[in-house]
Amino acid sequence: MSDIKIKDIRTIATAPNGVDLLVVKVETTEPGLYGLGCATFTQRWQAVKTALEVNLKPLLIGRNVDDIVDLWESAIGSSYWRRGPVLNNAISGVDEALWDIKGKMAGMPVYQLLGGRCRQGAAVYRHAHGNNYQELKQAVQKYIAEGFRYVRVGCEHMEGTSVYPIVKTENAKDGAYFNNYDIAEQAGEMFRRLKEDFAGTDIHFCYDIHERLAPIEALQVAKKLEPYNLLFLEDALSPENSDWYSLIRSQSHIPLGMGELFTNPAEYKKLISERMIDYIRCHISMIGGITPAWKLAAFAEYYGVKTAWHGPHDISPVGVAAQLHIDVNVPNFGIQEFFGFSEIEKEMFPGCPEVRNGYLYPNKKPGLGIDVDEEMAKEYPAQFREHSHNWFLTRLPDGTPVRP
Ligand code: GCO
Ligand code: MG
Repeated sequence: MSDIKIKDIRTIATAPNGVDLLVVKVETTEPGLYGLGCATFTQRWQAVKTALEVNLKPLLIGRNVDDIVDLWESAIGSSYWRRGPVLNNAISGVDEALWDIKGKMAGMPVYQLLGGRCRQGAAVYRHAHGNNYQELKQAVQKYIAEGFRYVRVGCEHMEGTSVYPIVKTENAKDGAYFNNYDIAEQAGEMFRRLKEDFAGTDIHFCYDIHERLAPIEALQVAKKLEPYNLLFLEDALSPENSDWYSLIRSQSHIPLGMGELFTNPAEYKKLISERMIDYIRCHISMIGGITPAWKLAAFAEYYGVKTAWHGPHDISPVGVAAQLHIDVNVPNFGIQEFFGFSEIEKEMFPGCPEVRNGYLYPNKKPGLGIDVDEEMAKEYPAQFREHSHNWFLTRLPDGTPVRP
């Protein structure tokens, strides 16, 4: 037991790629000893910052840095009404920073504290998108040339498929309109051509439905894509409809990944214990950090379910490092989504994990192994961005709002 205490908790809100990120710095009474954590909820980063500064900071300052689990439980219980993406991200920022601090105190990377590595690096998948099939194919070829073997694919319009015109109502409101009827056909044609073009190549694809279809439509997509040996079909159903997974499971052998929108690991209980999915896909800071994520991974392990943590553009390199320490540690690691780092991010966050031949490697420095150049972060300030008029406001042709 040390007598090192939390001295200050600060937030760094930065947007190196035009996407707002929130990083938390926990400073201690030990000179020079601090930790970093990711608290990025890009659409509501100001709310997370407020929860940290106004609510969590007074609760945690002066507390011993040793007892991560106790601090996590005290923080989650402190508002009586617990969880939700705002509070979970605030707690995650502190939780990951405390693991970083513990690693620095022990002189070990966080994966060592968790029990060491089952693998040296984590296989990652990248995103390839095209407005048409040719663009998509080129994007996939580029990733193959860079050494990647897993790619999530998407195509705006597949030539040769029926595209039903979107007939809107009078006075239709703004929004990202989509036609739910042509998705199965378009995705089927996309994978048919990918299979043809990449036959004999060690390349594996996944496909994200993004929770927006009705259960029976999602089943139609699952059945259509069954012949193409997907790595997994992602978020086929919305969290609200997750009981319908039993239908998809009983009708199709397509592997299923679920949970990017989950904010409470308990939402997985039924899906995992009734063996309805193959991959857990939640966002580590959205469930509260390393502490709950590692437990969730262990729970999934008992049921033969693997990890595929959410790793989109709206996660800081600190968050990528945190998930990677779990990736290399847990026996039931599946795959890691990876958006890549820009040159600006690599400079702003010294110690960014490195990708080689399709694997992402943590470095061997103590803690999470990553730092932040705060002066540089200030040059790319986070800002208020209007998120409501892009694809977050998805609508069916008649204007019905559909949650993405
Ligand atoms: C994914 C996602 C993301 C999210 C984004 C929302 O699978 O990576 O669906 O692209 O849409 O994180 O902010
Ligand atoms: Mg997704």
